[in-house]
Amino acid sequence: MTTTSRPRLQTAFKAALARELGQTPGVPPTKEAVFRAAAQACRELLADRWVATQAADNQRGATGARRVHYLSMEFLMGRALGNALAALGLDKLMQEQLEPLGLELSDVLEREPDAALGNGGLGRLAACFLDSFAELGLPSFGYGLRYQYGMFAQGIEGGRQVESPDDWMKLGAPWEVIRRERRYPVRFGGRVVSESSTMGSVGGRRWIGGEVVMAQAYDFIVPAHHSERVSTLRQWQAEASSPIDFSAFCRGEYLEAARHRVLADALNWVLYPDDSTEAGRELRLKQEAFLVSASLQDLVARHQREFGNLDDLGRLNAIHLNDTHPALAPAELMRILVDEHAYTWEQAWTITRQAVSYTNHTLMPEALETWPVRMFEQLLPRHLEIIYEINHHFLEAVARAVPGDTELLRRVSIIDEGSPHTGYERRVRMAALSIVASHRVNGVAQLHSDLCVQTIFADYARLYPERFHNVTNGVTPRRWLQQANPGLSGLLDGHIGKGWRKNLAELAKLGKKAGDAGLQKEFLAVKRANKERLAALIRKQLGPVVNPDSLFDIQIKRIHEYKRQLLNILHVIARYQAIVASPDRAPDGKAWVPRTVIIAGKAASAYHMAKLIIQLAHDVARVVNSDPRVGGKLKLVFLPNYGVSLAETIIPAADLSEQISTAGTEASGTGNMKFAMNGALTIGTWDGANIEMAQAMGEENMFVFGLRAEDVQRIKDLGYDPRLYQEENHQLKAVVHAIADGSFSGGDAERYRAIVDNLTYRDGYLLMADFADYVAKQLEVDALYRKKAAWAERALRNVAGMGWFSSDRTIAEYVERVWSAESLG
Ligand code: 26V
Repeated sequence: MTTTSRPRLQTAFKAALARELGQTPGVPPTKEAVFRAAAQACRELLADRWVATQAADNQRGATGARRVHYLSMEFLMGRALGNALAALGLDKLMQEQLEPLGLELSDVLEREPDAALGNGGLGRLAACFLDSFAELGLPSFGYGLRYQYGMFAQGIEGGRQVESPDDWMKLGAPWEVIRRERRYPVRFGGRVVSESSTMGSVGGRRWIGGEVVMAQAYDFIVPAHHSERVSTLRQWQAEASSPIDFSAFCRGEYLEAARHRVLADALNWVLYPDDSTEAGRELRLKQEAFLVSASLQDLVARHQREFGNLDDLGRLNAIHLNDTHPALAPAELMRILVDEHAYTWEQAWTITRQAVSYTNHTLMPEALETWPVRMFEQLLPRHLEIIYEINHHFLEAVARAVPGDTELLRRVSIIDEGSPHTGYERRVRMAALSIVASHRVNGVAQLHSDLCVQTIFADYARLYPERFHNVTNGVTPRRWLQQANPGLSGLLDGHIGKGWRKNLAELAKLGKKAGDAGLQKEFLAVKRANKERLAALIRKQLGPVVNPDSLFDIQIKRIHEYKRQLLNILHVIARYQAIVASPDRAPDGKAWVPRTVIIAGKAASAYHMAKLIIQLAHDVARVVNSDPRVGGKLKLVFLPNYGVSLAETIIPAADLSEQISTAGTEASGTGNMKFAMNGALTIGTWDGANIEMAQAMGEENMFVFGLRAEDVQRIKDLGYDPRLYQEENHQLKAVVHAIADGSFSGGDAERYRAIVDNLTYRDGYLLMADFADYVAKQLEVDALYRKKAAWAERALRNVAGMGWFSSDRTIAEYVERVWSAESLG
């Protein structure tokens, strides 16, 4: 904290509060008003830091340091006030300001709505990265869209998910700084004409007509915690380029008069939910183009201001594609350089490839983006020409490198020519475009990066092996340990000093002390307090009382078949049946270890199977939780409307973290890291970053089960038959049978037929094959949990092993391997 920031915060807060209260002094302020005033006060202090950071970064030319531009359709920021106060070192002062108002800081913090502008892992990772950009002092901009509504708010009615708009800005947006001077036109539609005067086949083209929408910048400032640096999230708002259509207005046609305003506005309405919704939404492609064009115009204008020309743009700027969603960026940059700044194709291409890099976040084939050529023709005709030209050069180079292999050309082409069953509809492959235009491509955990190279990107990796890398994900310890778990943070300070707050690798110091009985007791006390906090939240939200002495077994993430929430539910049913059959003795002859299984997560609105799984969880919970024979030994709870803030309460309270995806399907996972950092043990498959976590903490400290990725592949190749597993495992048979005969659906045998049929005849994610091993591991979990000290020791070893999983380390690796000038070769 600087000496001036205390009085400044006080003054700014008082002034903002007076503004919030308006004309009626004497009326006690609402918590919402206090929150907004506190946010505005922090924003003023952050704005000073922003100016200083920009001034410093503008001097970087001499050092040749590159500025990073992180393009992402999603930033899942969550709440900001707690983080801002901690970063400014002003949390205590704010508490003092609130005392005369009779308010607790925690009450005010809870009034802030989550900025939930993301689906899940990819969006939250982007938010953690912004935090690390600031902390590492990296010259950078995050670029995104200012969605009016987050994804959706999840309600549960009769056990079923219902969606409603998440109107997160309805009480204002106190963090935003509008940048009136950062405003750019973005064109859609129209046509491309030749300008006879200039060169070759691609130059001399001009894109005219269509509609022009203005992109207006709104900045959100993210502070460092150990310096006065900040990073910026610049989010674009679409605005009509002209006010109402006056002649339509005069004719009394008001809807027509406002048509183009509504069309512009619609660009910012929704964040598209997940990959499982039906493809072919034109508005989504428009959003992607809008993000890319506004962001690149902004970058080019800044570079031009700083350096006077664009010759070194590629050397001094990194443009990072967070998945393929902003994959139009290379085409847009080529357009700007060739059409607007008269660079030759070759010059522009060198600049573009120097700048661009791309991260893949999923191997799921349904999530690999492609767009109909037809849609491009209508919306982005000039970009389509440029993509054709990029493809032409690329395929020529491939044909030279591998002569005579037309099948290879067909496979790697940026344009998918289609097949008889797609009616030969031609499509643009966004991953191909991203790879061809990048100097670096990476996956997000070692296994995932290896699988990218061996499977979906094998052809490209053979052509350009030096391009493909791994950068394992990480999470920001500021939010996920310091802010979420003050109890554990204080305990760490006391036992290993405060250095871990700046350098998470220092958590390793805890390893030597994990056997210390005093430390173990303290750890268990902290965990117990966190569990009580979660139990209180469950009681408040849902009613049921859960026992904080029971083992908290938690799975929170998007609902997806590959993540296998269904396997978790099958285990709950198996345990329920076992308890009913033998209430006094678990299979090892000892008393049952009481368990509370907690699940939370949203299903994409069009993803029927995921929604059915949510319903099954509720049906099973109702039956299990109300059966007197269970006697408190097992509870199942589904917490609605999962999001960042809810995660901050849930994660510190977990004993057991469920990371049970089919091996080879979860690219990395980042929740897995947050749990382990907070002293939960993991039950998990050999998948994604679970593998590297196990290696870092020692495999013996994780409950690893199930088939490995290569086994999964082999079994599928041999012809997988889930029925065999049901036939030979009585417990599994009984579980599936209970779902099928309506035991959880009031006798309605139809309700879960889709699930039962899937498990019996298809089971694409091999739940049947992994079931027995999973249930056996869960018994090992119980056995360890009975021995409190041994459990605490393992949990402490988990924490000690997590130092490497800070997003600060991840970003340092990106800087070194992906964004450095050296990576350009
Ligand atoms: C695809 C699409 C397609 C169009 C509609 C909107 C939409 C939204 C998201 C996606 C892909 C999501 C990919 C994703 O979130 N992957 C997750 O990335 C995490 C961070 O790298 C990683 O930890 C998770 O394992 C991975 O599932």
